[in-house]
Amino acid sequence: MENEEQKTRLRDLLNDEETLKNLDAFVRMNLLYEAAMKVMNAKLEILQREYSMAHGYNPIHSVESRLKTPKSIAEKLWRKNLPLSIEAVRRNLKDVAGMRIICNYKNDVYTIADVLKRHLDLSVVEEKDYIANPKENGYRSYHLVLTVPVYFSNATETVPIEIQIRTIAMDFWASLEHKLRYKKDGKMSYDLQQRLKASAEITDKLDEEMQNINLAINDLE
Ligand code: 0O2
Repeated sequence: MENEEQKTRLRDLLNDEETLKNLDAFVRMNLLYEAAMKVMNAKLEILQREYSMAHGYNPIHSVESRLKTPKSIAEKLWRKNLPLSIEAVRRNLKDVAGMRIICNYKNDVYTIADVLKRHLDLSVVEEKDYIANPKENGYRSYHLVLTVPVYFSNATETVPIEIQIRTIAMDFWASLEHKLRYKKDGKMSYDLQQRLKASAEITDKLDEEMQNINLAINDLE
C-alpha cells in the first residue's frame, strides 16, 4: 500500500513542471561547478609537470576536490537565513566547489598561492592567510576563493572555487579537529580543545623545522 502511495507521489512529482524545472536547474548548476573544478585540476596538473621538469621538484603533494552535497548546501543556506534556491546558491555560496592542495612545506603553500594569483583568467574574490594569522583554535591553512571562467557553447560562466592550500602536517591536524567537531556536534571538551591547540603549535614547529632541514639539504647539493 505504502509502495503504491510512493509510486503515485513520484509520478505526480515527475509530472510537475516546477519540480522538473528545479531538478534541471540543479543538474545544470552541478555541471557548472564540476566543469570549474576540471579547469582548475588541469591547471594544477600542468603546474606540477612543469615544476618537476624545470626544478626537479613538485611543490604539490596531492590535490583533493569535492562538490558540496545538497544537504550541506541546504544547511548553509538555512544558517545564513537565505532561501533554498539555485539563485541564492549562485549569489551567496562560494564553496560549492572546493579544492584542497596539500604541499610538503610551508614555503610551497605560498609559492602555489602566488602562482595561481598570477593566472590572468582567474580572479581573487577572497583571500585568508590562516598560516600567518592562525584561528583561535590553532587552525592553519591558506584560503583563496578564485573565480574560474568556464566556456560553454553559447556562454561563458564565471564560477567560484574555494581553494585551501596547506601542508601535510596542517592537513593532518585539520582532519582530526574536523572529525571531533562533527562527532560532538560542535561541542568539544575544554581539555580536548586545549590539547588540539597545543598540537597545532607542535605541528607548526615541525613544519618550520622540516622546511629548514629541507633547505639545508638543498644547500648540500
Ligand atoms: P566543511 O565541512 O569542511 O566544508 P563560510 O562559512 O565559508 O562562508 P568562513 O567560515 O569565514 O565562511 O570561511 P573560512 O574561515 O574560510 O572556512 C571555510 C572552510 O575552511 C571550512 O568549511 C573548513 O573546511 C575550513 N575551516 C575553517 N576553519 C576551520 C577550523 O577551525 N577547523 C577545520 N578543521 N577546518 C576549518 P566549512 O563549510 O565550515 O566546513
